[in-house]
Amino acid sequence: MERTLIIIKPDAVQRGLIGQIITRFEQRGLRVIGMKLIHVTRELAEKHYAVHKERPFFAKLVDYITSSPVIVMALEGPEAIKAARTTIGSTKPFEAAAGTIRGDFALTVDYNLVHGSDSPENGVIEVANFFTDAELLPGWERSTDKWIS
Ligand code: DAT
Ligand code: MG
Repeated sequence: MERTLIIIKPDAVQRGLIGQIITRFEQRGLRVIGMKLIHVTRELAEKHYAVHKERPFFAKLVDYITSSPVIVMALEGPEAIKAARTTIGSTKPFEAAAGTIRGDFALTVDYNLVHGSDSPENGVIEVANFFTDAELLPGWERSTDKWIS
């Protein structure tokens, strides 16, 4: 069982795409174990994107993710990391396959709508950065689980 942090970024919230994006993950079979609307602080943004600190686009990335509210979700499932990332599509939306979130709704890397963790280790770390234990319901029983995994 893996865990991934999904962020429905400011552009997606502003464009009214929250529902359609959640639907993609939900119909894939990933289980929501935490979800909330927050305004990311600069401190949290810098922690979340710390691996990109030296990249030229770091400041822009922090400005973008803190510019407006986001939805953060913790999802759980077998192979949740790869499943979520294939549903999201390539980092550069103009290269993303049709049928992915970025391939269907986005054009440029500056406004690519969604974040998904890139490894099982980072999934655990990132979920813990955004959620307290009390905000998570890991492993709750879903009546459809036996038909999904
Ligand atoms: P992903 O969001 O697909 O995991 P990433 O972790 O490599 O991509 O980068 C994090 C974010 O940084 C990405 O969603 C958009 C931005 N970014 C990445 N590469 C970029 C680039 N070459 N120019 C501008 N922004 C970039
Ligand atoms: Mg990444």
